[in-house]
Amino acid sequence: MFKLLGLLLFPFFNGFGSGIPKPWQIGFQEARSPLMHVINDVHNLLLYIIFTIALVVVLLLGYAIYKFRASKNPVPETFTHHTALEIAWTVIPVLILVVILIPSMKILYVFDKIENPDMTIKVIGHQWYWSYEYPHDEEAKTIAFDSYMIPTKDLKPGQLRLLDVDKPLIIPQGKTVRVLVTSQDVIHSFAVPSFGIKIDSIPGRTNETWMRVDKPGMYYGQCSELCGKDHGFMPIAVKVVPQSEYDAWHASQIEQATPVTDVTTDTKENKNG
Ligand SMILES: [Cu+2]
Repeated sequence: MFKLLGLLLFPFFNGFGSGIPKPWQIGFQEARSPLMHVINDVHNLLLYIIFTIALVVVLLLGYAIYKFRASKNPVPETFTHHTALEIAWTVIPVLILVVILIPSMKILYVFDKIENPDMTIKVIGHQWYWSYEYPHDEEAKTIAFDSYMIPTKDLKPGQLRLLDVDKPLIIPQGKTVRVLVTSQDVIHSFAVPSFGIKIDSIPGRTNETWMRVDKPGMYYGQCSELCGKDHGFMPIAVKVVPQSEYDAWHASQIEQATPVTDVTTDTKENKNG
């Protein structure tokens, strides 16, 4: 009974907490990045439209069943056409589709265009873990590290099974982060539900997306393209921290980072390309 109550009430309380799935959740995870906000908006609009259509159809059906029942209409009507009605049931669905089209196109545009990113990170999928790079930092040093899931037997209290990792991706709060996604071996998919991100990680290709998160915290996602035996064990953990904390972390990492040696190779590739 309480579970049922929770199921009914959960969508309304869904606005709290961080980027993790919750028991009995039926809606999306809380939106924390502009991409997810536009997805949510369109999803909610579609829900209203679907609900209205379903309601109108059910009411019409009930009305027709009652009004035109055999006992009250012993002599059937003989007309077969009603021009005005036929125009209406063609035009109204077209208008509904136009209403759906406009925000859908907006979504495509918002997803495609990244306006002036503050920073860029590179995400590389591997069998079966993720690695993250913060390229083109000062002194031509690139911060790079691998991010492995913490096995269930090594979990500390408070850590999430199948979601927490040894080294999360760290990004500063409120900054537009361009994310370049590629793969080292097979096709993976970099997905973080609360950011509205699900983008294929394909060997030999670079896909691009972005995120801007206003609330510090931990956000989780999982590889979302079947990529092999440990597909279910390569979660994505993103830690969003205030800028000052990010700067401190970044400074500590840059000391350990090795200078990039293949700068010349990059230049050659660019010239050829
Ligand atoms: Cu996978």
